[in-house]
Amino acid sequence: EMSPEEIAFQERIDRGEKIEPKEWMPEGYRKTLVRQIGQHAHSEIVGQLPEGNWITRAPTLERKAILLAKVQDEAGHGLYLYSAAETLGVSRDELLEKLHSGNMKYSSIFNYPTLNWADIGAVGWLVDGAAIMNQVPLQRTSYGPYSRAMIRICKEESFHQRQGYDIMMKMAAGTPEQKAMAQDALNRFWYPSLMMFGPSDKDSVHSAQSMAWKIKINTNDELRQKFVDQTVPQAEYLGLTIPDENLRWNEEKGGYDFSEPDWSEFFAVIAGNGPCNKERLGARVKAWEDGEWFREGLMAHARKEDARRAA
Ligand code: FAQ
Repeated sequence: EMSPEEIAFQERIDRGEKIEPKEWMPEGYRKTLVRQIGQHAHSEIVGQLPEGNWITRAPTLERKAILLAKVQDEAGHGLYLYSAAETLGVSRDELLEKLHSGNMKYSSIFNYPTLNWADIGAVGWLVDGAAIMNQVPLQRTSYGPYSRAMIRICKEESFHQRQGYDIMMKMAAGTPEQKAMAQDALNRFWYPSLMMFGPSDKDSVHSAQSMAWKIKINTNDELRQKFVDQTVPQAEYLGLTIPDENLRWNEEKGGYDFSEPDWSEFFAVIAGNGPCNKERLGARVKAWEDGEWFREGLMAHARKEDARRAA
């Protein structure tokens, strides 16, 4: 039941060719990419908020400079990704309107609060760690502009993960109080980080088609497993304990067995009912409204330039 065009398209995907903006693509492929890339862009922009909250309270000038650079990188990632989405015939304004009206998602993780400095370490270590695990394979995604954006973004994400782990090393080797803060941050961010990979494969509605189109390269559970396997030794090196009594090495599968996150919490968070959803979305809507005078000024300037050129 696939049309000749769809068959030819799938053959290109199967050969590993990249699809470029002006080329023919099935409407479902285009829509899936707009959803995923748009959601990814929104995550970068909303993702600035939990860390931005700590720029004014970083413990040293050096830590402040590092955190500032990281949060600025996230703004840049959001912009590359909006540009990649725009090549699919959707405008940035449309995407933002959908975010602000609650019709487009952003990553569940950014609906959790950052309560203290150790949380900034945990975000870099775990959240950026999970982000890289997901994004490294996406460098090979079938859509050219998305794939190229991922290559640049991954280089910066590895710096982000290192800066977070570096904070954790300092805290874990500090006073007993500092070590306890690091442990508490790990306790609170562990399961939300596991949720970043999306629902378990049996509940993932988009995975099968997205993988056939090579928009996604791995299933959600595959990446979650790789993340756990990578992170457990890092926690051990810090002398911290992963908050999971069922965590154990499984020789047969060559990976850790671990507890699933509470999926009812995940579905509540993505439905808008997490601890910080209203605050995060409210901050983005306010930034959009506060910027109205500036957008108007830009448009007025552009109209004047056009009139001058036409004269
Ligand atoms: N949060 O069928 P699936 C970052 C939704 S990294 C919210 O499995 P899919 C860097 C999903 O949209 C974070 N919603 O979906 C940074 C769908 O709902 P829909 C951003 C989620 O797309 C670090 C439904 O559940 N990274 O920002 C989540 O095949 C530190 C069913 O799920 C990316 O976006 C979730 N965690 O797989 C910045 C990576 N998971 O749309 C600042 C690119 C699932 O039908 C600080 N995206 N949903 O209404 C992907 O790889 C995929 O979209 C997945 C989800 C794997 C996230």
